[in-house]
Amino acid sequence: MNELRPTSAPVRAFLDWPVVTDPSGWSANVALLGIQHSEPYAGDPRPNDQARAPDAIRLRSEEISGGPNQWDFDLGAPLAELAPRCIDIGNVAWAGGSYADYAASLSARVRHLWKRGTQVFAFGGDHGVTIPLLDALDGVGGRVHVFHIDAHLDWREDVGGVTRGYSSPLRWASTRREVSGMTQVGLRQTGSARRAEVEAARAYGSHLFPAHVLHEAGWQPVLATIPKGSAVYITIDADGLDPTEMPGVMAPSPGGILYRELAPVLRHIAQHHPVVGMDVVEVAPRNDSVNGITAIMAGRLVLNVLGASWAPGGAMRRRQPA
Ligand SMILES: [Mn+2]
Repeated sequence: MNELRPTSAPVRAFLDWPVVTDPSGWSANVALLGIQHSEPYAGDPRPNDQARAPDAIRLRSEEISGGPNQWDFDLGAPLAELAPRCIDIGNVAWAGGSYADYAASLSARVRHLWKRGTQVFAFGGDHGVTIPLLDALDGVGGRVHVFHIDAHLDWREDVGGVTRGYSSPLRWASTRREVSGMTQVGLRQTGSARRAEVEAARAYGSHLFPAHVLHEAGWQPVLATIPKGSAVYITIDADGLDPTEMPGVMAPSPGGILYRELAPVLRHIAQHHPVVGMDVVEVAPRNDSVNGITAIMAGRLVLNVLGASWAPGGAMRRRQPA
């Protein structure tokens, strides 16, 4: 199952980038895609609200960026001066049938992009969408460190026999030989993890930073866990941020990470490490505020990584042949 199927067109392109749904046209430095579904749990079989997030975020494009030639004060330049060729490659919807086939076709598309050195951004969907992305990491050509922002550990081996659902992406990452290690930040309250999952994550060597530890010790110990020069894959569950700033989630948990602390950290990582891919998942449009702040935050998190990756001195720009 390796043929590259076209994607479906979004309702609006992210930041009005060119829309290219046919894989034969996927030649770009940066590609953004929407992933609407993951493997459902038996008790939760229907498409969830997060399936609407990729288009809900795109529809906030002008609030995310007023235009490529406007000065972006987070990035210190207009985006057009930093960003190379960026395309929106549409959405990958699942119309029923085999989940395995859906996931494999998704991985094949992302592997195709990574083999060409494209930086991939994805909007979920719930956190299960990260799993077929991780399955494509063999296209990167080297190992990656996973940097994870979430209120929850996401280390379940399975829930009711389902191994690729939203409670399992970091456990899945630990089984990928392309993943050299992981850093998990923002953990708090309770989720699917029990003692067994915490012990499994520790035994693997995952660097766990509960939110209260982070807020006491700062970001330096967190950044120190990313091996120098290593490529990085970033996965951001919107509920890792504070719900006063990203209210549009299914599991709001007090005491989270703030934009003003995370944005500079993401820029730092993108300056020092090639960020080969990043997903922002678990945005639930029905819980978003009337002004769409959750969707805007999702877009801004991507822009901070994108801008810093391709700015002078950025790790993706440095990787390009001159
Ligand atoms: Mn999660």
